Amino acid sequence: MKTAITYGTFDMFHIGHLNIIRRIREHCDRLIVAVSTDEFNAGKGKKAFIPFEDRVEIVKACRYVDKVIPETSWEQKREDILREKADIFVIGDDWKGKFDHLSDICSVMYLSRTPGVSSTMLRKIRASAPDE
Ligand code: C2G
Repeated sequence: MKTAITYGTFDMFHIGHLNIIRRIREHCDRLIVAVSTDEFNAGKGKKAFIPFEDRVEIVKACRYVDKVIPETSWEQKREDILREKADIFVIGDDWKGKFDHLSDICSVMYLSRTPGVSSTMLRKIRASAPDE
């Protein structure tokens, strides 16, 4: 039983989010996703459009996801990996190299991002869209 863990905001859930979750699931039997809380995002200088509770429900509903936990700090990854007995930490290659320090307790994998789509872009489109 191989467990993978990944982290993210998953705001305005889009094909880039689905692609990476689906691809991670090809490397494991169990996938845990840590979703950034609104407070943690504020620390990242990010303001998600979709509230944390809804982002959690949407990720939970994804067929490739077995468990969702909150991401409340940068430092929790090591503790999460040990608690969940995760074998692989996986994240998009926009973070390449940033989490190599976790390689003493699990494999660290960076997967290529899906080009042409981002939550930021979708938020901008939504902001400029006329109210329906
Ligand atoms: N992603 C992707 N392709 C995109 C957009 C995002 O593969 N077009 C991936 C990212 O690389 C990341 C995941 O989807 O692995 C979630 O992306 P974000 O919600 O933007 O997450 P981020 O804000 O980068 O938070 O502690 C780590 C942070 O919580 C990551």
